[in-house]
Amino acid sequence: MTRLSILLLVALFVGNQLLAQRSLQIAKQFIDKPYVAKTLEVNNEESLVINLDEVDCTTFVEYVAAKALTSNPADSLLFAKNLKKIRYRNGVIDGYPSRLHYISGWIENGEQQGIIEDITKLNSPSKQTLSIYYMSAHPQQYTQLKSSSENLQKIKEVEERLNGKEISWLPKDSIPLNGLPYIKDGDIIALVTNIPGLDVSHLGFAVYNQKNELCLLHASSKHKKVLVDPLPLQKLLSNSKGWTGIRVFRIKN
Ligand code: 2YP
Repeated sequence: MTRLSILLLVALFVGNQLLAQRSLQIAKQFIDKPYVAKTLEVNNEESLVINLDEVDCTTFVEYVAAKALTSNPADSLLFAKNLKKIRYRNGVIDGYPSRLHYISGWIENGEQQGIIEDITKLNSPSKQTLSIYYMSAHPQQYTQLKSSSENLQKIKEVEERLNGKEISWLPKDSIPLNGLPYIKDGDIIALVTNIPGLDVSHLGFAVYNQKNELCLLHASSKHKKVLVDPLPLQKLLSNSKGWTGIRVFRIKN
């Protein structure tokens, strides 16, 4: 490998870490905003919803990631373009099924768009095979599935495409209180779940507190707002029966 290519790789690595730090700065600006679920379910026709004042775990991460990728904060068109890239398959809105409802699909799309890096894949040997059917098994929980058999069929096809894929993860008993050297401030943390048919049941950002404990900056349905959880991530995971581990991602450009 030439000196130039080494320098380029280092620059790329440093650049993505700076982007992660920028993500954390932006995420902190959301602290105390209220947790509100289903803010994207407001229109009959699928369209780009931007509601920075009421967030759930996923929309919080999406807005922060889109802002982090938008170098000029005043460029609202570029922000909307980046948000579409993150939230919709190939960045194209084509009805409800084109939204990336499952985090595994959201990640796969982000990797294909070159804006998300799977840190767990680079560092953890642990693998699991996806078995995804939650939405098609619970259509009554989703307005657009209850009202449309066409949407339900398309979501089933999305689930079939994801099923059987092998993903990297980190089981909760291998996450120290002080985190791991490769988990950086501002990384996206996805909480892996054992809920049947679901891959991930929560999202947030990694942040190390003054005691260098790895914590979660997230839109919390328990605390009803965005906060740095008072419990370190290791404790959050050990207190929860539904969370089995994490997947770690980094925004890149
Ligand atoms: C997602 O749920 C929804 C998307 O349809 C929605 O429910 C699913 C499979 N997807 O566009 C998106 C934004 O509202 O939310 C999230 C949900 O987490 C909630 C929002 C939270 O903890 O605040 C993502 O899927 C992230 O983890 C799961 C979780 N859904 C369920 O637990 C059913």
